[in-house]
Amino acid sequence: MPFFQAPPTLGNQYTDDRLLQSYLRRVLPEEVRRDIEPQLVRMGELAGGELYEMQLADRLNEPRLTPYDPWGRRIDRIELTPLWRRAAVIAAEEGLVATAYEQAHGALSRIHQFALCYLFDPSSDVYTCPLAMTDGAARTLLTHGNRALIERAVPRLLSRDPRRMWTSGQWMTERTGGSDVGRSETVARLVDGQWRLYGTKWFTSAATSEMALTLARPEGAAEGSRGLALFYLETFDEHGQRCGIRINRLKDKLGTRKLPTAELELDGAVAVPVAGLDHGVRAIAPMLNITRIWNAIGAIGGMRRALALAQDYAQRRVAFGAPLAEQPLHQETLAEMAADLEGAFHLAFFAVELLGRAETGMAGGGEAELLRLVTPLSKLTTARQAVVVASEALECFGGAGYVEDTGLPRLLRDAQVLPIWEGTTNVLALDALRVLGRGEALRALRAEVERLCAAAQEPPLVGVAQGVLAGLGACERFVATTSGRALEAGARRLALSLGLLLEQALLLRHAQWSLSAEQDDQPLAAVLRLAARPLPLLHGPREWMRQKG
Ligand code: MFK
Repeated sequence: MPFFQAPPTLGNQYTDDRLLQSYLRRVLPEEVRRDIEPQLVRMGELAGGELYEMQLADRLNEPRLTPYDPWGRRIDRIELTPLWRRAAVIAAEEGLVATAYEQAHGALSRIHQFALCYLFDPSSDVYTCPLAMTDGAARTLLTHGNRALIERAVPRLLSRDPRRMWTSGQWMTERTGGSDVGRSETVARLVDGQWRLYGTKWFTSAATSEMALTLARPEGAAEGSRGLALFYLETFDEHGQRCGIRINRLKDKLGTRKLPTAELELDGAVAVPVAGLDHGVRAIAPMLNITRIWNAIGAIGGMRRALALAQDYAQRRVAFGAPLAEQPLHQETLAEMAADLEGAFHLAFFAVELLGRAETGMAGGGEAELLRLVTPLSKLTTARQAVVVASEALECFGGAGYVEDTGLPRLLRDAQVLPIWEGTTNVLALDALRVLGRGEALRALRAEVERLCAAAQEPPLVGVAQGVLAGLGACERFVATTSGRALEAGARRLALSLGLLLEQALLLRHAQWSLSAEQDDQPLAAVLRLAARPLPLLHGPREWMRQKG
């Protein structure tokens, strides 16, 4: 009989997910959990069933740009893949953005929303990208209180009707750079009482969105980000034609291949200032902070998918006389991946919890500054873990993980964008430094970590707690005693240390609860693995060599 390998399969992605269910049991009151669970089961079924099957079947199909109609008229039409069209309907009907604003469960609605998104993301071919920007745009418009724009756009961004729901773009990146946004060259001109934008946007994700928030420099305004203004624009006129916007081409990217990312030309697009005519970067920051939390959710969604496939395959694949799942070294590999996922999961959802509290006026002392710090920490830490776990997952499949039509290489390609967009690791590490410079955030972090560590009762968890507090102390000393270029050089090591320490603290608290409430020792095993890993050296080798003389 010929030998065939059995492909991995997925079950219901909610009912199969011990980690998500256990977390929700701890953080949600029973009646809230019972209320939202049927929807989570439905989303888990879609993610492991219909959407996953569509994803595999439609692997090679990609969005297509048609610049002209047969008669030479410029149309710049982008055709989306079937899965994206289906995802748009699901996103509206399931309220993947709206849930957070309807606040049926107050501050906990963010947990509800992001639990859904965590399930949806890995089967959505990154449709979570436009949803992240839509959420960010709604928050930004609401923050600035521009009534006319709020009334026009927010009900559409939050609609549960797929025919009515809009998504938003976040057009920031220009040829001058994606990190140093202050160098943006797009100009805003006041023409007959209307602002019109002229310039090139170099990376515009989800170029099919009905609106966008973007930055442009009003003519004559100052250099740098201070002279930029935040603008709102609609991308189609009432006849469905693009107005003052040309799509030059779609990007040919390593991953996120189903996501139409365009280079586009603004040639007189009508736009409306959202919040005055300066300090545009500061004005768009609410959007950045929301999309960075979505990024962390995308990271854990991707890690969960990689692990689910690898775990399933390990049951089926027999080598050297036994299924991989029974072989100690393979078990060890899967357990290390699971530990990464558990730590990253709790860090991402901690950011979500803080966001929910801040938005509903429930944030207590120091929590606003803590959210400001945890946002870049969770984004940068989970994104890097997502790449490591995706890479490891491919290796778990041997050669099959390297073969395109298994659908597996996509896991790694789609993970690789996570540390890049929405601010690279270095940009976010510097952002964390910006916040740490104000002092309050580090004090709030210490208070939180001490509270989490105080939950430890089992001796191994007490040991983890001691290690976390010692690590945090080292970070605090580094911040207090380092300055200038040395502090900047250490920013990534510092931010990753803080992110990983916070993961351990959050996971140890959950592990203690899980032992008592569920008699489950898997979170304990996971946190022991994380605690056994070395943290990045705060002083890099160059620093150490210099001190050594
Ligand atoms: C499932 C996945 C979903 C994710 C989907 C995402 C799709 C996204 C597609 C994209 O990638 S869109 C492009 C994303 N681009 C970025 O994230 C930009 C990365 N670069 C930075 O973040 C730079 O740090 C930054 C542009 C902010 C530097 O700007 P500046 O103006 O050179 O720095 P400055 O002067 O420190 O900041 C200006 C003001 O903004 C300051 O406030 P003040 O004016 O009051 O002093 C800062 O404090 C404030 N600010 C900067 N970042 C902030 C912030 N405030 C709050 N939160 C932040 N994150």
